[in-house]
Amino acid sequence: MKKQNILPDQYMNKKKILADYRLANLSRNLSIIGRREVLTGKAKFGIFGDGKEIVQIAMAKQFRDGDWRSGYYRDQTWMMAMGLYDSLEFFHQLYGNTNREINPGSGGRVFNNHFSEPNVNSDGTWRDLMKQKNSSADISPTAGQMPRLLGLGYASKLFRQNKELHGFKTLSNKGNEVAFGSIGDASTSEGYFWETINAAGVLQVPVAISVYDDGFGISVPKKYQTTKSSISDILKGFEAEPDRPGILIFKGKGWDYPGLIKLYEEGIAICRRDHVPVVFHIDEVTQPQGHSTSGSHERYKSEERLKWEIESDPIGKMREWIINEGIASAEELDSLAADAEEEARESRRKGWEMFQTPIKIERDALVKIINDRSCRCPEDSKEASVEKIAEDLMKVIAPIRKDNFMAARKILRNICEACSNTGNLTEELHGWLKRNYADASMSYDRFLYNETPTSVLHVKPIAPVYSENSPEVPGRQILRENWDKLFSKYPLLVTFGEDTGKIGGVNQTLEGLQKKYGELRITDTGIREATILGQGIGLSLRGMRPVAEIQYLDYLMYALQLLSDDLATTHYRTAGSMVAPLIISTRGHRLEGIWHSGSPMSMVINSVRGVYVCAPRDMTRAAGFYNSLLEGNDPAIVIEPLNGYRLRERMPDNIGEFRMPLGIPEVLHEGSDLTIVTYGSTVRIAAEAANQLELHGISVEIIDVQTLVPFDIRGIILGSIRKTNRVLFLDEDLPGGTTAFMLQETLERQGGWQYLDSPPRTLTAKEHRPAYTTDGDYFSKPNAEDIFDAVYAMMKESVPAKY
Ligand SMILES: Cc1ncc(C[n+]2csc(CCOP(=O)(O)OP(=O)(O)O)c2C)c(N)n1
Ligand SMILES: [Mg+2]
Repeated sequence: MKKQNILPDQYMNKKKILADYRLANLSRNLSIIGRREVLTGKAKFGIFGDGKEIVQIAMAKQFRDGDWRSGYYRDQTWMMAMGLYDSLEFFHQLYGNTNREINPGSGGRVFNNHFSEPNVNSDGTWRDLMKQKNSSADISPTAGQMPRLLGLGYASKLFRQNKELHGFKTLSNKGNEVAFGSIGDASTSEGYFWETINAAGVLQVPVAISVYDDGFGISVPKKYQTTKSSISDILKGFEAEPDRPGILIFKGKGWDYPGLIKLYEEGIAICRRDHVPVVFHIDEVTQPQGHSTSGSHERYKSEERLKWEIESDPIGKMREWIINEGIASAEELDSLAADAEEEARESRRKGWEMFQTPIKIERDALVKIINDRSCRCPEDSKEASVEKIAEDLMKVIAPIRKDNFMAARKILRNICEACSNTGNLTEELHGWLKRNYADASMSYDRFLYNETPTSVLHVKPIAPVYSENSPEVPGRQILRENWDKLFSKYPLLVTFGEDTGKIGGVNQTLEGLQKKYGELRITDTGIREATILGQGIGLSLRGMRPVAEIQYLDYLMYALQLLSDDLATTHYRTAGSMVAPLIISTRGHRLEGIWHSGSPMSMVINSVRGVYVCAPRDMTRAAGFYNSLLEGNDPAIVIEPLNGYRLRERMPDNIGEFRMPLGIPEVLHEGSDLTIVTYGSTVRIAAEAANQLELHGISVEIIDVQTLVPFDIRGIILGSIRKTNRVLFLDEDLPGGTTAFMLQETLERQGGWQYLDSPPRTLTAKEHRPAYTTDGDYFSKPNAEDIFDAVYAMMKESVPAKY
């Protein structure tokens, strides 16, 4: 009989086992040295994967090209085992090196051990995702990686079950890809974890979630985190039974090298073959250095626990196993461990040098400008300060760019006015600042949005075309016909959400389309906004074109954290190397009651910069935005006006083809006395007010801004203010909300203040939520009479004799 702790033949290879042992040691040394680098002040913060080495090596063996990872900050060994990361990059991350060539995962924008792999090339074109191992980009909020994982797995299901997608060979091999996830034991307390498990069980998608159970979430032990202190015990109700699909649960020990290899081989094979979600509960995991560099674990772990952690160290246990099995001697292992330590040290040295060199070059160029100056003013002048600032800068042992810039800007203030050569010095300093600010801006500001030719801002607009016979139809039909065209045009397009499938949406904008295009493309989901969003994020990372339906704008709040932390930062936090072109379709503004008529647009625009925000006034505009967005590669949210589905609009002849440009407001009603700047449902009300005002001799120009982000990129509103010299910003958001944003954009950024003859005004909804009934709406939100009165008052104040 074979011994239990013997590996299957293909893994029983001395060379490979010793390579694993060396990798585990290398990773551990990186964790140890990394912590030291923070404690000695060279790096700001560090979080490491010590204690989790062996489980990750075992898992990585099952990870194939085309598979996806959605993990968290403990995964350094896994990333190295897959060949996606090395010891030098470890230090580039730790120091926050902004060179994208050598620190490609984030360009220094996120904490260390937050990983990613590009899904697009630098020109914005898609990479061959089947020729690489893929990692979505990690985020710090605990369990935030879970909803996205669902989407990464869901893509495999669509690629397998929808035969029309079998030809997309750079995106999938008929759905055989597994989405691997990792999470800490404490983070399973989060709602996202449970929502994801439930949705994965319902959808039957190939996600493989490993829970690294080290018994703690920072200082808080399992008994405060998990019922019965066991995640696998309490997940039992989700387990598959004969004829009742569910999830599969596997249990392993964090130190058990042969056991873990066998466990993952078995679990991943089933997951890949049958598309069953699997959970690996990996218990007895240690955390030798505690949670992070922000504290020490001696404060909260008992002596007994600390002792147990030393005894159960996975590398020590692997060593014992290798020796017991006679695979290698203690001397051989010592030599490998020493070699790994040496690599870690050498990478530290090199990484630090690579971090410091460009900063010192930048500093030296600055100091040279000071030293080479020809002016020498009297000692009691400001000159002394210039000298001192430069000297102090040279004394900084480990300079960062902040030191250089602070010095340069202070020197600039202190250049002696009397000096005849001041001109030169000032100019040179300005030159230095300009050059290096441009570089810093590249490092820290760019890539919030797609800057490549695939940006939706480069999509050529096409106007809707009408003929004499163009029929007037309810707005919802415009969307329905438009979606019909889009589903036939884009095979990768899918939409999913609550009531989206069978009935075609609560407003029936997809009526009959599920029947026509199938359940895989127009799909009902559970009531779970966060994972609907995550489903969309994951699909979009894998090259599909998802439209995630959030039934009402008011319920976007359930998904807002993820929208803000994950989707909105994807492009920025990967320094432009990943795109997630997810379209979120929702509807809001005016209808009935507190939770069905919100217009919390400032909440949206202020938390999702990085995602375009379209606020169409009618369904023709909404359709035009969808049409443009599907031609580009950017994430966006489209908020359809809730009260517009039944209102009649003319059906364009080129339905499915016309494209609305983003960032271009439309002047709807020309006027000369005052400009009203608005969007969405209030456009119609402003038009009503404009007609009433005309009867009283006031000529109002109405501008529909159309998209809040981007906002009026051509300065169309400024043009109007130059003409009318008066402006009213109008919407249904809170006082000080989006109207304040539009005011800032228009008057401050565009410089509109110079052309005003009257103080600018805002008119918004009340501070409270909109009350129920038509009267509730009338007294909660701005109406035509409110607009009339506000405009009239502005005109009267301006020309009292006339009004
Ligand atoms: C939403 C959120 N809350 C709190 C934190 C702070 N935090 C970071 S890690 C952590 C503990 C996570 O513990 P666990 O999931 O067990 O992972 P481990 O660090 O033990 O591997 C906490 C509370 C966070 N990052 N995100
Ligand atoms: Mg933990």
